[in-house]
Amino acid sequence: MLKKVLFVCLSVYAVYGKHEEYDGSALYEVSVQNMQQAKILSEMESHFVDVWSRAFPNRPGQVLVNKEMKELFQEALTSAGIEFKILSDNIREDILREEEILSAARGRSTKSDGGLSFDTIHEYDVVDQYLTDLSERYPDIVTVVNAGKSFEGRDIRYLKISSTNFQTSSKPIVYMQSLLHAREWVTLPATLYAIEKLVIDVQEQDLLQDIDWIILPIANPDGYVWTHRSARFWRKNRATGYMTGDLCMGVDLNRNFDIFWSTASSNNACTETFHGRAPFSEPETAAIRDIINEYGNRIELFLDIHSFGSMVLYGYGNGQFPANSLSIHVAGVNIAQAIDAVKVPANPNYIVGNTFMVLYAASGSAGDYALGMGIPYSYTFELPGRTGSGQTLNGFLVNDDFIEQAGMETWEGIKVGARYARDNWRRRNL
Ligand code: 0X9
Ligand code: ZN
Repeated sequence: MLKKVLFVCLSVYAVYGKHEEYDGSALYEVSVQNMQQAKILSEMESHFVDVWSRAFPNRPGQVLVNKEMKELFQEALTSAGIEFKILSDNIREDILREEEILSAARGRSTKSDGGLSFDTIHEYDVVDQYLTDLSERYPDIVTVVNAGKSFEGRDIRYLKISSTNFQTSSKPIVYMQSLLHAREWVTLPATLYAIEKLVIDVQEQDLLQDIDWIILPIANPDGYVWTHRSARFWRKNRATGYMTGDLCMGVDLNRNFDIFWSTASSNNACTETFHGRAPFSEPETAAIRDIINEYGNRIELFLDIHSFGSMVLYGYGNGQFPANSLSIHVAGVNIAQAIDAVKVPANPNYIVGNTFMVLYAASGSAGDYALGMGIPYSYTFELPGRTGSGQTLNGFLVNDDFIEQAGMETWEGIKVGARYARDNWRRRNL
């Protein structure tokens, strides 16, 4: 019997190829004229209708729709008077094309200076090894720390970068993480670029002399590995046990933090914004909580890097504002302007604002938790979607020409934020 089951499973696996679940799925660009239409759209969100970005009256949104639902979806749009355009009629083909381009470049993953190349998206094992290698090559400034293990047992590692081995308590810390959402691949080059500019190719000494850095490139290792192996658009972690038979897996880690937990998130394990069984029920969020507990009193700037949408967002996700919201906004505008000054012309300018006001209600996010714990400047970045020569398709797919650009332009913003945080810290502490 066991053999038979195994045989059936293996043959299903063989037929059911990589990213197969997206075969025939279409990516739509939808344009709404008013908030009523926007609401109709957001209510269509389901297991088969994945809203990648919400539509607003002057910003089109993107929606990925399962093969079986395409006809119904289009009918619903037409009857609500919502305009749409098909960006891709079979997104699986775009995934396979992305894979071809990125995996060809992966063979040449290390550059002559020992850094990781910026023409591909590196997988978990390569990045994890790189962190250890850097700590061995630059023992005076880099320490690698294991923050804990993911649900499936992978190490969640971060770097401490410091010219004084984290011993100078009068320096502020800038904290930065990427890939809390697994499919947001373009966020990884942003943290890797920062590491490169702080360790290997240091051009601005003050950033290292005045500030200690904590950088966690892969905040959701299991989800990230899954997006490479099996389902490119997986967002959550890979926790099981929430549904019998593990029909629906994963917790949205950016809804699992202990800040207004469960007030603007989903209780249904089958949705993309499932908040989990309790605050910090997931090992990945608990690991980040522990870093904040350990270093929070010195962290002046907290950056959680996501994609996509070209936004600098701050809390709270329920529309409440922290006491220093004006300074948060001003620093956010400075960060955004620095990015806009070097961005590719095809991309829109960044939008800066409170999450609830410019995006939607969201509770339990990492950025809000940091803010609630008293970290003065906390932002969620939404990096731009795919752009590059002749590419109109946006979203989570990555274009090889945009990887280095994404790293470089985001770094321009991070530097402004870091110096602002340093000056502010000094005004209060020195
Ligand atoms: O919904 C999210 O978790 C973030 N957007 S994404 O498209 N990357 O999923 C935005 C979260 C921002 N929330 C707060 N800072 N409150
Ligand atoms: Zn995200």
